[in-house]
Amino acid sequence: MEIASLSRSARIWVTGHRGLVGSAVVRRLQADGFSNILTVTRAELDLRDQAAVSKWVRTNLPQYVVHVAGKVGGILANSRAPADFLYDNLLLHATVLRAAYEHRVEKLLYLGSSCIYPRECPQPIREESLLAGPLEKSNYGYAIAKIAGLLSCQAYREQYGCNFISAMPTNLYGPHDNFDLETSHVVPALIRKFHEAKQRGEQTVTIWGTGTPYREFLHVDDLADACLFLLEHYDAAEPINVGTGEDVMIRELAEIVREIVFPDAELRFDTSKPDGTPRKRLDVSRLQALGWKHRRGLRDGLRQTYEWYRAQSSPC
Ligand code: GFB
Repeated sequence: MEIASLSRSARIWVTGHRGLVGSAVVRRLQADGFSNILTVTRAELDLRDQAAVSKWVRTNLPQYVVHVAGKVGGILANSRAPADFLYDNLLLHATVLRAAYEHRVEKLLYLGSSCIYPRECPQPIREESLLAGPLEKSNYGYAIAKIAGLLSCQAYREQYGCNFISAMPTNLYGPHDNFDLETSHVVPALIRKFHEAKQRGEQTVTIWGTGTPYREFLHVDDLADACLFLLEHYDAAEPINVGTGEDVMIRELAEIVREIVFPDAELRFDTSKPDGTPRKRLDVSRLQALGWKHRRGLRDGLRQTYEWYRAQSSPC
C-alpha cells in the first residue's frame, strides 16, 4: 500500500532496526523511497537511559517514530525471566515516549502484542478485552510492561495532546527473527529444528507442549505494511489489532513446516514444556474497516522464511 502524504524526506526514527520488526519496517521505508530513516544501535544508545535518549532525540529531531524496540522472546524465555522482561520493556517505552513528547515528535507508533490480552477472553479477541481479566502466567512481566506502554501513549495524548498511536500485533515471524532454540518463538524454532534434523539425518523433531493451542501468525513484512498504513491513516487513542484473523493449531503448524522442510520427519511432543495461552486469535475487523488487509498467507510466508533461513545458515 503506497504511503501517500508522509514526505519521503521526513525524518523517521525506527527503534530496534536490527530486529525482526524493525528491520522489516526499514526495508519497507527504503523500498518506498524514504531518504531520512534514522537508526541507532544498542551499542551507540541504550534506550533504557533517559538522559541519553533525550539527548539523542534533541540532536536528531525525528518527526516520526516507529517504536518497535523491545526485549522479546518466546514462551520459555518469558516464563524464566519475568523481572527482566518487565524492567527492560518498561524503560524502553518510558524513555522514548518522554523524549518524543519533549521534542515534539509529530507522530509516534508503539507496538503492544496480542499476548497481553487476558488468558481467557472471548475469541476472536476485540481491543476492548484489554485488562478485562487475569493475564497469561507465562509472560506476565512482558505483558504488564507493554500494557503500561499502551496506556502511556493514551496518557501523553490526553495530557499533552501528543499524537501517539498504538497497535496490537499478533504472533509475528519472518526474516531476521531470533532462531535460538531456547529463547525464540515457535515458528523460527520449528524451522530450525526440522532443518537441523534433516541435515543430521535425525528422524524425530520435538515440539514443545501438547500441540493443541492455537496461534495466529502474521508475516513481518505485512506488519511493516500495517505500521506505515497506521502512521498514515490512524490517529485515535485506542490500540488497534493487527493480524490475519485466522489461527492454526500448533500441531498443524508443525505439520506445515515439516512439509516444507523435512517431509519424512516424525513429530514428538514434549509435554514438560508449557502450552501457554490456549488461543489468542485477534478480531481484525477495525483495521480491515480502515482498508488494510494482510497479503501473505501462512504457507507462503513459512516457505519464504525458510528460504531466508537456509540462505543465512548455509556455509559461504
Ligand atoms: O511462540 P511461542 O513461544 O509464544 O509459543 P506464545 C507458542 C506455542 O508454540 C506454545 C508451542 O504453545 C509453545 O509450547 N511450541 C511448540 C513452541 N514447539 C515450540 C518450540 O520449539 N519453541 C517455542 N517457542 N514454542 C509469546 C509470548 O507467547 O507470544 C511473548 O511469550 C510474545 O511475550 C509472543 O508476546 C507474541 O505465543 O505462547
